[in-house]
Amino acid sequence: HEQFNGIIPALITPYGADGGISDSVTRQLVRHLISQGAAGFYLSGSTGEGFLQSTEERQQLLEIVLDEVKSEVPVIAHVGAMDTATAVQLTRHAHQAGAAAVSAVTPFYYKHGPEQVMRHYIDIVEAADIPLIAYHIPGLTGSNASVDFYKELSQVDGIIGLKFTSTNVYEMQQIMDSCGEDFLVFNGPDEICLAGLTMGACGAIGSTYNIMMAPFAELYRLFHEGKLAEARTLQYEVNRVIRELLRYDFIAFEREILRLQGFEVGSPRKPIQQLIDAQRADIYEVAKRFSFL
Ligand code: SI3
Repeated sequence: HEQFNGIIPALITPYGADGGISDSVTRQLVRHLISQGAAGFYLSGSTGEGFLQSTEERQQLLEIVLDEVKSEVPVIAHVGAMDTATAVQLTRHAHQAGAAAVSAVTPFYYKHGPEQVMRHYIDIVEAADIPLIAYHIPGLTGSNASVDFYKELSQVDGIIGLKFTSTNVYEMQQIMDSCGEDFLVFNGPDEICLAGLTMGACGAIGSTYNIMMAPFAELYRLFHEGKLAEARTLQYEVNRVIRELLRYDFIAFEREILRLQGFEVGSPRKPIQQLIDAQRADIYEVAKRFSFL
């Protein structure tokens, strides 16, 4: 699975004036990110607002991105859902459409035991012949699956890795150690990208790569050249932006930065924060200060 590495934006989903997915802006954004070093795309995840989209929209977005990207970089379709049936439906579609892999959060809202979560993942992986990357994001799902759970999961045929979105780097390392070298672990929190890579993550999937693709691609390159001090300097620089971003809903902030950069990606879907003029003015100042403009 060598194709899965590098810095992979969890794509912001561009919406048009009618509120639906914008075909043209999606293509524009995807092309731009590839030119800046994107090593793949992760669609309809947390950043992509997958849970605020219909099943048809998630399929539509995947088809647009695959058509634009051709086979230049791998496209990972997030198919996670509260219910197994939707995740299975999206998986079958992703396979037919030609995605490189699917990924799914642990099912959320209801409290399921490990056996039910395992069954959910097995049902997804058995639905189609396409690799599956599990998605650990306890801060949003409330489901904190254990290291032992992931060890068992890694032994299921077709489950090739895990996107690990928690700043507990020790836990990340314990999962890597238990699951073996072939099991891919992607760093989730962009603010510890370098720490995750240092610990052994094969790459990183995250939201701020939509707005800071170039410095993160450079950080990844420096890391692999063993230039750790330079990579760390870059991590510190991007974290100064992330610190500003975290004063807002991250999706609202990133959409505004993209808009200022000429990508008309539209507002996030409610109930995500809708920016007022004073907030836009503040983000404009941040963008100027950090040379986004
Ligand atoms: O599924 C996704 O869209 C992600 O990749 C989520 C990603 O890990 C983000 N995590 C959360 C909790 O939103 C990060 O990219 C995060 O936005 C960033 O590190 C800033 O905190």
